[in-house]
Amino acid sequence: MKEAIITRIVSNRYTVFFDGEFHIAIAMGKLRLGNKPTVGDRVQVEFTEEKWVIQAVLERKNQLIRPLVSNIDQALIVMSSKEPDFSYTLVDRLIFLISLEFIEPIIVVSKADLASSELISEITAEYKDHGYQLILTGKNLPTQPLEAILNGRLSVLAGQSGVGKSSILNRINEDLELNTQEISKALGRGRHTTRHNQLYPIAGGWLADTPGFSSLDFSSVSAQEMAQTIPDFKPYHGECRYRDCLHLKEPGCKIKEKVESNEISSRRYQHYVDCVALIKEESR
Ligand SMILES: Nc1nc2c(ncn2[C@@H]2O[C@H](COP(=O)(O)OP(=O)(O)OP(=O)(O)O)[C@@H](O)[C@H]2O)c(=O)[nH]1
Ligand SMILES: [Zn+2]
Repeated sequence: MKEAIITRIVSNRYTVFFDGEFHIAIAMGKLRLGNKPTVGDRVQVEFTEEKWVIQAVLERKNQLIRPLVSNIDQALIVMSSKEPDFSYTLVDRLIFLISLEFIEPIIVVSKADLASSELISEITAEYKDHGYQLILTGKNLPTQPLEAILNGRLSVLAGQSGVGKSSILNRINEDLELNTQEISKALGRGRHTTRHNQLYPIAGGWLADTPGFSSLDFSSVSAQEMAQTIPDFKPYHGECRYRDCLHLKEPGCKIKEKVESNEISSRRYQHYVDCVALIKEESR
């Protein structure tokens, strides 16, 4: 019995990776019925009757639907400093959506070569100083910090079109002298390439070929879930007077107290309030 990770599924053929190599496996009949194995699943495989067979799927820590990938460690929010302009609103909404899926958000500022040092300081103060991992990337900047964060983890990308997602990956690839063709394929570049919902090895980790969180959809989220998921609020969990506090106008709210003392970013708090308003409007 071997422990493997599923990196690709085409009909009933599962590509699994273990002992440094890819293998093709099939799944036990019972596995294909109920809780189907997905890309990113950790599985037990056994060599029987001349083929590798997936015997069991290990417990998942999370599962994203679009793309359908399990066990995602982190989502890299790629946001350009310029062209297009850095958007705090968009980054914060992505942070919220990613956290709601029990995935860690990592903020990757791209095109940092185009930014003023004032802008970089402002972004750093807004995120890094509030406990988020922040990585600067861009032309002529070292790729090592990003490689370090990809190493050993399963990542998915998030971010609008044109922010430089493929450029970042290409730079890493050059650095590692890997096959650039593979990466363009990974991001579905070119007219004839299609995304397969597949994991690619990168910098000692895995990257999903399809970016996630593109719909920015809060429609399936409740205000209460939001209130409990914001990473900035987590350290004060349970410290509001009311257990179901939405941190809006309730008396004895610890979160508002921390916003007033600047320990919680007032910008992020406002974005939270906006999202809750949106959710309440939609559920009316
Ligand atoms: N100055 C500068 N320009 C960059 C950098 N990275 C990307 N660009 C430019 O930004 C544009 C978009 O880059 P892409 O890498 O194609 O962006 P993407 O996020 O992959 O875009 P989609 O495939 O549409 O999602 C290109 O014109 C790049 O040349 C950078 O670090 N510095
Ligand atoms: Zn509160």
